[in-house]
Amino acid sequence: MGTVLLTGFEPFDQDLVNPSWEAVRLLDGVQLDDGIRIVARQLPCAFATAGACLNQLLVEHAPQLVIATGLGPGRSDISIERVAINLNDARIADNLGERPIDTPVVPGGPAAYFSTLPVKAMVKALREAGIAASVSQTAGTFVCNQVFYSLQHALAGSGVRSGFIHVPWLPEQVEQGAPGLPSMALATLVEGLRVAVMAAWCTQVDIVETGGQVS
Ligand code: PCA
Repeated sequence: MGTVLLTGFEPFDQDLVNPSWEAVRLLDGVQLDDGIRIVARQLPCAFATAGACLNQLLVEHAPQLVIATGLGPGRSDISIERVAINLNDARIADNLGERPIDTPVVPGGPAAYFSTLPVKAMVKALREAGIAASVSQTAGTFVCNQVFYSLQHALAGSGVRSGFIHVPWLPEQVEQGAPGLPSMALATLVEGLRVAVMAAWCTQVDIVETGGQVS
């Protein structure tokens, strides 16, 4: 029996909910087709505590696959992140009031880590399921990128594959504050993450298909 660890974040900034957590928590305990069980846990949205919390989950659950998720405010689709960078540069304060500017995630660590998930195959599987998705070339420089980098750093060379997915706001979040901005229904997010996990689990070698941008 394999364990897939999914994480979502607590709410941050002005939001009262975080769709990443709302979606992954509905997948906690779900048994997927070929002997995989999902464990979903919440991470704090704080530079000081998120990495330690993630490392503890890695030790506790010894997962075979890890996908961290977070809200990408303004994103219009399920964004499979390709790269984590060794840089914190917070435009807003985190939930402990911290706002690091131009600090490394891991002092002396490599400039970046690539996702070890089959990002193209995951996008393809999502699109085939009728769910909007794309490869994203940046996970930003806030707590999500910090967690993504910490995750890749912790698992580098371990053979355990891992990566990060950003999800859009929920419709009710944009209807209140900013009508017209993109959003995705919770049921679509949950199904999308399930499809993405299955694709990641089943695909050992990524497909070659364009997923880049001109600039
Ligand atoms: N999104 C933020 C941090 C927590 C979350 O869900 C980010 O993109 O960094």
